[in-house]
Amino acid sequence: MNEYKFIKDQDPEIYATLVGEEAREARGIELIPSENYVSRAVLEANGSIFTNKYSEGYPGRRYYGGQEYTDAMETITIERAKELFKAKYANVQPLGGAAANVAMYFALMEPGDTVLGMDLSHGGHLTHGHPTTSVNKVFNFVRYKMKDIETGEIDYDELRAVALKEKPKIILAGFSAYSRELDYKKFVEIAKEVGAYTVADMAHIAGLIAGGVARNPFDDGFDVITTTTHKTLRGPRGGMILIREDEEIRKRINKTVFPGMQGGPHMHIIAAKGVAFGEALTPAFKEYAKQIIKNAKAMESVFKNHDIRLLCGGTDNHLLLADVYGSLGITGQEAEIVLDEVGITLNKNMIAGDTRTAMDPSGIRFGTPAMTTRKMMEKEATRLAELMIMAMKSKDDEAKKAEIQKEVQAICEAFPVPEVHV
Ligand code: DSN
Repeated sequence: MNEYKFIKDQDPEIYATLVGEEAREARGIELIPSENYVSRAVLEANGSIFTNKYSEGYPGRRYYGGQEYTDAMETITIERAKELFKAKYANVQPLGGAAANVAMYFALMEPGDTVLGMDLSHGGHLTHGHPTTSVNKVFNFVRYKMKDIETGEIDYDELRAVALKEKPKIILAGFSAYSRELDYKKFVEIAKEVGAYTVADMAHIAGLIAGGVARNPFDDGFDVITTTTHKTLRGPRGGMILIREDEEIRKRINKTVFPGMQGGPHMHIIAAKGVAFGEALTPAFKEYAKQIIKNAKAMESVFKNHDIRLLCGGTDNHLLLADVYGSLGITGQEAEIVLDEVGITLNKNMIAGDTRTAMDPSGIRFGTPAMTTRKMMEKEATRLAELMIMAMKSKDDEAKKAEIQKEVQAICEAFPVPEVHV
């Protein structure tokens, strides 16, 4: 438990929200696949003295004086990022995943150019050009989809046909709600045919790649990777852009991040990224990444045994998408609320071919990065999946829900959020 000793006296209102959130995170189980629990070391860097410093520019080339320690710290963070992902260059300044993607688009394209990315309804992400986003006003976004939503196989023939017709500048791989490994080699082959850059948005699976349990798109020749740092990678809330080897791309990315899109980088966050990357370079992190997938597979088995339809037929990574409306007659929104009541947090989610709305879709999305940080193993993953299904089947049974909530709380008490991750 944090002390918050200064906030407590100075600002009781904010203090109340901090201790409330800390207690909420401890007593329930977090199954939102994009969330995690950082170590106290990452939190310390996140809340550190570096928040005071303006450091526009890059190490060795800043617009303000007094950069002795910021330069050293950002350089360490960059070197760790490069080592983790086998990148020749890294820009650790993007404020988040969306900021990283926007900078990447402007660095690699001119207004009006085309991006070929995964359809949002098939697992892509808002920042991959959803009509409601600003980048959609500047660039032209075209789509590929899955060939078969029961296996998750991407329709690479369609991807190639669209690429040949639309001549995209960027072919984008990556997702926020897709549970299979991608065939990066095929993306690279197609991109070569049409002269496009290959970019992977690996925000969800960065920790799995760093831990060696998911393929690194750079091994198959991708040009650029964008990512957040706070999901499976278990760092602070932020973004990053990695470049496999191209010096010209490095120059363009760096210029676009600053001064193109951002002002002073958040140096305290960069310090926390450095600490998190240090953790991700340890053998303990490799074990963690392996266990994330084992736990997801354990949950997959339970859902399958209960004949609940899983999109893509299951998972290769940390997340699962279940068609709860089709299988249990409960909507995604109802499921989210019932599960919250019993202490399990996850997302409602649209599923491919959904006939319902984004605010009340047919599916739920859940995953194992945070529970695995609490050292829960297959036994707990299995039981939590059973409890989830029980709760969804008992949405109007208050007594049953109270019983389930008690068991969830007991599991959480047996697996407290750890302060140290290495
Ligand atoms: N909001 C993130 C997620 O939950 O997947 C993606 O940016």
